[in-house]
Amino acid sequence: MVEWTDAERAAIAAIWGKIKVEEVGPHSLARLLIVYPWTQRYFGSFGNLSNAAAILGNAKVAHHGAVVLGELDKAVKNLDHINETFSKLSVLHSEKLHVDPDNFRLLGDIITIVLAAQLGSFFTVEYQAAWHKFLDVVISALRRQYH
Ligand code: HNI
Repeated sequence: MVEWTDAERAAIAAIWGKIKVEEVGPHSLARLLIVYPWTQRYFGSFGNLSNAAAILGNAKVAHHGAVVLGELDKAVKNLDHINETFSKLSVLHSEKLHVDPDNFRLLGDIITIVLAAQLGSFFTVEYQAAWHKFLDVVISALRRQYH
């Protein structure tokens, strides 16, 4: 069971309050596909992913990026029950989509980079630490069905 300090809870809520899901989500998924091209293999039905411009302009990537990031809202609102919240998603990613779980960390890191660029000085080191812990817990919940 993860313990959260009041400061961590406040930091996660503050960061989440600043995040524009419709901007950060699409941009993060596009960056994942560009920076780590092997992740494209899971998105064969998404059409043209042949270069960075195509990925950045791909409406399916944008839509799915917002879906993925929007899902984190459930974790933010259920900090004490993240494993249960994501148990079905974990089954989906492992048993149906067969996503290599290492990719969860890559996406988490990309989201953090995009956030740091967007939030600037608001994203203090204390905030980053709380956000990193939050993503770690989310990633570990998504990995649970892989064990
Ligand atoms: Ni992921 C579908 C959430 C990481 C590949 N993913 C989803 C859906 C959600 C979701 C929500 C939609 C489920 C549904 O339709 O019932 N994914 C998340 C979250 C993370 C994550 C919260 C991590 C923070 N997914 C990843 C990663 C990959 C990935 C890292 C691959 C590199 N996900 C997929 C694929 C689908 C998917 C592929 C199906 C897409 C489609 O529509 O065909």
